[in-house]
Amino acid sequence: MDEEILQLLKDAPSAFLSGWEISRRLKVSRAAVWKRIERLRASGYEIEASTRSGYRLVQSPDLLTPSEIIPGMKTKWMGKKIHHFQTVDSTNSKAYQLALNGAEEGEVILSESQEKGRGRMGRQWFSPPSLNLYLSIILRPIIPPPQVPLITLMAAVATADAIQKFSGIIPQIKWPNDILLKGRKVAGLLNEIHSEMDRIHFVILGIGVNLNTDEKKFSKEIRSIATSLKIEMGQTVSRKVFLQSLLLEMERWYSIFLEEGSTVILNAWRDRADIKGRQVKVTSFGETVVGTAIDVDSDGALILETGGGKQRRVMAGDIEYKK
Ligand code: BT5
Repeated sequence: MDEEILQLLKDAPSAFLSGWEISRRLKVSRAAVWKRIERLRASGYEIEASTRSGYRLVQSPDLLTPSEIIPGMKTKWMGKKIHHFQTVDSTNSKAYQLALNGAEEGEVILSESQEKGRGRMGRQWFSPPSLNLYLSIILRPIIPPPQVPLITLMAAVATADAIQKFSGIIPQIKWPNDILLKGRKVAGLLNEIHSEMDRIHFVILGIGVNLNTDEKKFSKEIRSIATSLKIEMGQTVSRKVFLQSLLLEMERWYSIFLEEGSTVILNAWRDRADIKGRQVKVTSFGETVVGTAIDVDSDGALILETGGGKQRRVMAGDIEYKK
């Protein structure tokens, strides 16, 4: 009902709406209306109340609820349905469940915080409340399963472009899927797939972007390697506006992928990663390999030259730049 009251107030911008009118339209008591207004105020909405005229919405907080996000959304289909939570274990796990139960392509799962935000290989994603973005997008591409790694590359390109358009700072993609600003990690992606041998049921694109975490608020372990848009831009960032442009970029790049195929995506990724020819140390399943990065192929694998003309293909792992 909070959402319904909000919608009524938003439909009457700068005008007062009487408590009587709201209770009539929603078929609830005046006391129930008052209680809900108090709740909305507690979540940050500034609502003016006058005994004669009723209620008027003065200002909305930077919340990620559907009624805040959807009206300003410029996408055609992505994010037209948003599932918003105060907290979840992981938006990816939530999205997976919803997708198993039939959620459609383009539905987005957002949470203000995550209790068990996940990184790759059992690692954690630091997810403090109400500052950043933690979201998962459900996709149902009709493509052969071996092409899924391209979607992962595509998602990194889209996230990097959204960050660049929003901040004016050029990010760098670090293999496989970190987004860095001035060498520090500002966003990470965790993509998961549910498929059979020859058919994809769905792909979950999980994206975490640090928007408003201050340096001191990062946990000690990641303080020296992480950054946020606020730190780099020197100003607080609207999560709502950033999310709207992220989804627009994601929808744009996803249709480029579906319509134009792998070459465009691979080239866009290469441009933003600038990895060719760099000396790297790769840690993969406990093993360390040093070499020169040659390229990334359409499986998302990193191709390394390890000396004496030998090449190695690394499917998963982490890299460190040597120079
Ligand atoms: C990732 O893993 O970078 C993928 C992160 C994906 C997070 C999103 S949030 C929404 C969705 N739901 C989820 O549960 N997950 C996704 P990886 O490459 O394994 O990096 C993890 C490592 O990054 C950690 O071990 C830390 O060193 C570092 N890290 C953790 N939290 C961070 C943060 N908030 N900012 C920067 N670095 C962080």
